[in-house]
Amino acid sequence: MINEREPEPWLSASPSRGLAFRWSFAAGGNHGIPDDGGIILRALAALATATVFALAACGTADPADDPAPGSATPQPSPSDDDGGGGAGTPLGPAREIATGLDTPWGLAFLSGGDALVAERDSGRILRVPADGGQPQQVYEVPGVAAGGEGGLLGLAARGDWVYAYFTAATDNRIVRFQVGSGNQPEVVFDGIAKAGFHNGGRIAFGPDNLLYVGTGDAGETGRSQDPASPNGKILRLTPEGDPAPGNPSAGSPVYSLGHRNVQGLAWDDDDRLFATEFGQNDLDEINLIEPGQNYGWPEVEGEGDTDGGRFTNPLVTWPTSEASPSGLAIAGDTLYVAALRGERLWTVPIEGDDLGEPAAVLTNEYGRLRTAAVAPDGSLWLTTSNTDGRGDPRDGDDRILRFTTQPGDAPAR
Ligand SMILES: [Ca+2]
Repeated sequence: MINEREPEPWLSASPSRGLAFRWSFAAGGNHGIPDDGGIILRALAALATATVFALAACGTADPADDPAPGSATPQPSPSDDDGGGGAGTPLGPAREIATGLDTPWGLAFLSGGDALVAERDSGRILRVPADGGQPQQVYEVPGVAAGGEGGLLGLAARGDWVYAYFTAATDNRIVRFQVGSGNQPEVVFDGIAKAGFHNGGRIAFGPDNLLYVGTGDAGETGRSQDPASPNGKILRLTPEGDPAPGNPSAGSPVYSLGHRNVQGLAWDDDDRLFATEFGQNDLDEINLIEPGQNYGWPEVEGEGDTDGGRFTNPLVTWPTSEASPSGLAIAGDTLYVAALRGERLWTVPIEGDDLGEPAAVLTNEYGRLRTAAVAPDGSLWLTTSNTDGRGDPRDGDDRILRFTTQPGDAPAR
């Protein structure tokens, strides 16, 4: 779906808020060419046949949000990346916390500072020491039916309970269990349609101690606008999995709708909820989530016609080739967005009621980035996702990395 109000991305790709992305189309190579942009393919029809084949292989027909990088993988322009930790990018040096993980996905911190990490395909949950070290398996979620983008996905911890979102044989569902108890998990919410793609999967407890869930359209875009479907939504549940009191429609778990595939949820110090979302062909999004709002999919991708206020536009958009954003974390006044296909970390400053210009760091340093989370000590943890079948694993992948954030950026919670 092409957003007709946006300029064609290889010319300026300037999304909302005047963000300036530099596309060096004429500079040779494949700079700035999205992997899956149909309009790009048409524009390139006169180029070498091999190039077109390579782009086609990357897939206009590939429903994946972050198809495997191919010849069209864009190269960063120098201005996009200061290598990490530079001026204006509140990120300190990296420290390796854990290595040798198999497609890590969910990450949740325990009260003492250790973390739990979920492996998507194995269904295992491992405990990672706060200061780093060999992760130890503490649980294996029964019934995980990994496949495509599905499997054991998001994790959240609250008190003695650990919550997990996973793809089962028939659906996506959320269970909770107590690590070390040996008990079978308790299903708290199920019936979220599954597919090979667009399973959503991020879960997090908000400042209201309610459980927020990012889901995907699971390949049927009509679900996103269907208030009776849990797909293509952000849900808000009680810890027991019931629709949260005060939701926009009484008795419904739906908190916001019109989403395509949400894999990032985070709150700022003013308790505002932000969410990342994969676009289809053109534009990924960061949205400020307000209860009951409709974020447009599939009518609008990126910023577009609000249909008289019916749809809410994103605050930030990116070309899908530069982002494909999964995890989102907030420390202080900065959003951290982990990009899969973009293979970088986007930092976005909060500027009052708005978001400032994104800046990329770590571009191509660690490969695909899946999850971003702020630890109890205020540090930022990132997971790589190079073993997920779409990456280029290097020695030690996948890994968890820890970064300090600038003094004063430690969140209140
Ligand atoms: Ca949208």
